[in-house]
Amino acid sequence: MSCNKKAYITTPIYYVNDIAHIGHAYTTIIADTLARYSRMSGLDTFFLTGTDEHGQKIEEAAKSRGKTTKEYADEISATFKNLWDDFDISYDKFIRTTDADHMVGVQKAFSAMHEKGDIYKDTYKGHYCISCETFFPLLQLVDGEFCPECGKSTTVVEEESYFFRLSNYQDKLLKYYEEHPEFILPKSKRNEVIRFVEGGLTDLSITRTSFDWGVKLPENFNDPKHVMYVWLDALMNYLTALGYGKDDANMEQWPARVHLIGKDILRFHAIYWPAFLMSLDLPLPKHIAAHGWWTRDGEKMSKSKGNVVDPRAVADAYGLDNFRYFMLREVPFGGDGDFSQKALIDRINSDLGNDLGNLLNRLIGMSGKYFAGSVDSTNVEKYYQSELDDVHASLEKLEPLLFDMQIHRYLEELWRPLTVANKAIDMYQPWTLMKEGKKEEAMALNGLIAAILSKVSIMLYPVMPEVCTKISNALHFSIDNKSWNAMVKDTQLLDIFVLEKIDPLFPRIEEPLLEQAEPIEKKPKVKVKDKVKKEEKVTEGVALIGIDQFFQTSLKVGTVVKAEEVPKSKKLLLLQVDVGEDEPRQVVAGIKEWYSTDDMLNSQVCVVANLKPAKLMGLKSEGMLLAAKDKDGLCMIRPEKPKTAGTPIG
Ligand code: ME8
Repeated sequence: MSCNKKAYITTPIYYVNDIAHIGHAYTTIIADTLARYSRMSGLDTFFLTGTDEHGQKIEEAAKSRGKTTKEYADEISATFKNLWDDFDISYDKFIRTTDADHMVGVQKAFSAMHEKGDIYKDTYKGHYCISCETFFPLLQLVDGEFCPECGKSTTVVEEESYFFRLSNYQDKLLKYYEEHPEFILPKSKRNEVIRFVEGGLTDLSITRTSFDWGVKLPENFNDPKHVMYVWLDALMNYLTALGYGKDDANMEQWPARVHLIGKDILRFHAIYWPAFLMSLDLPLPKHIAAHGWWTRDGEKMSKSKGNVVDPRAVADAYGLDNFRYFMLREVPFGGDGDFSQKALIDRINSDLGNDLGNLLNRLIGMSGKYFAGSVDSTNVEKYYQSELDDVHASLEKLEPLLFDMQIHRYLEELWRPLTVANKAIDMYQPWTLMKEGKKEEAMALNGLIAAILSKVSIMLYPVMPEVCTKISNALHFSIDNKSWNAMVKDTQLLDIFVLEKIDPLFPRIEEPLLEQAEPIEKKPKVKVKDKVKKEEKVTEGVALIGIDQFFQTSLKVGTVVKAEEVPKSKKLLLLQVDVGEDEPRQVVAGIKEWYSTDDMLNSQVCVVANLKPAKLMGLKSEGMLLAAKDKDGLCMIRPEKPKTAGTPIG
């Protein structure tokens, strides 16, 4: 998909009947990621979010809390705005449907559609769901009464209403979907919409008279008891935010590059909204991108069930960037996801800690030890061109994935260069290069790792802005359009610089940090010592231990980078095992009867990494390998698939 020069990106405007939960945060974080990427890549970007404040639902929510509707809307709208500010969401405008300019714009649109002949007055009789702010035909109701969307009881409404001739747009919409297969993303959702429209569109009631918390009709209609249907009012925010109906100040941003929404509101965005825009003779947005639903223990989150996950609590406990990464990486866009702290912790410890954080530590360690902290990329191409080619091949695939809303695949692909880097260290071994006096090659390896980290941090920046800024500071460059062009679009490398030491970016997390977000697995906290005593039972000769005791053992995946025989020993092999540290560990293993040095070289093993060093035949041993031995002999315990050296086992 080609990029035009502008990128107008929107979130839904959130109802002010409740405070934000992780579902709302998810949409906003995706939009923020796209906006940050667009800006970095030089597009003229406008990012809009805000609150949807009219309608019967809000009026009732305010009443039940003993507040005026405006007071209540002000209060909840501010909680959304504050949350996005605290989350450093890079919106350009926060719109409220109670803004005077917005209301004028909605009235202008109403008049324009009326002039076009698309609006007429009639009587409406139907079943209205207040919660969904939607009319449903009798046939669609569950047991003739309940809303097919949310299951709540509907109310029979008979009132005078203005109608929008949606039926006139059925064929035009179908033609548009046909000619623009990328309009609705992901593509799997497109068929649902097409089927719905093919089933027939009836005209849409777009005003109400039974309440008055809404935008009034334009004065020349002389019909003061009518207020606009909330969805007409709300959808128009995407235009009024650009000055539509007022001064058109930012209308050159239209059409939107993407409206990000949840799947619950796809119909409004993929059917009503394009029909309104066609009526206004305006071009349609490029994409309507609908993501899936976050649930909690498999259930929809709701306050009444007490299972709402508070995004602020999660970000405070685990770090905002980690939370952002998790949400975007964990669930394929469009699919549903279940929130669990375990999954979040796994992502932080594994993807972020082992693959990314550890690589930076290795670079700091290597350059500190051998080059007084300096990194020089001069000879990277001379020694490591094929690694660089692999990295650039991955980088090239990224942008289209992002704008096709395959964000989880974007992140997956972005991790490949990290694998290239970790593998290069295991394979070329800076410590060996140094021992062999190949200093230039070792420095080039340093430069390669720094280059990979710089390129990855640029492309990861839209997802993890704070962390990537820290990485770029350590590597002495800034993430911006210039560095994106030079190091991602072009193949440039960093200059010579001295690395800044920084604190570990992803300290390992051993247990859930939030009690509130994980009620099911909540365990009482017991001191390790007490716990061991209480649980120390003996069954069939095996002493039972607590999980804490097990975790006192540090088990890691290791790669054997050198294997030698021990002179005069029938049993021992002398191995150098990379466990993700600056230098490999020396391990003396009693396996020679079953394994040769060739068997062991470049193979992966499981290492007990926190044993006190021991001496065997005068040789220091800094670890133990896991193996199993029965009457047929001994076999090593190895990871089933190749894993980065240093990956913890547990
Ligand atoms: O629908 N999982 O506002 P709203 C994922 N005002 N996303 C979720 C979610 C969940 N569990 N819960 C909410 C409205 N969302 C209208 C929109 S736009 C012109 C008017 C997200 O406050 C998701 O993006 O009910 C969903 O579409 C949006 O919040 C609905 O927010």
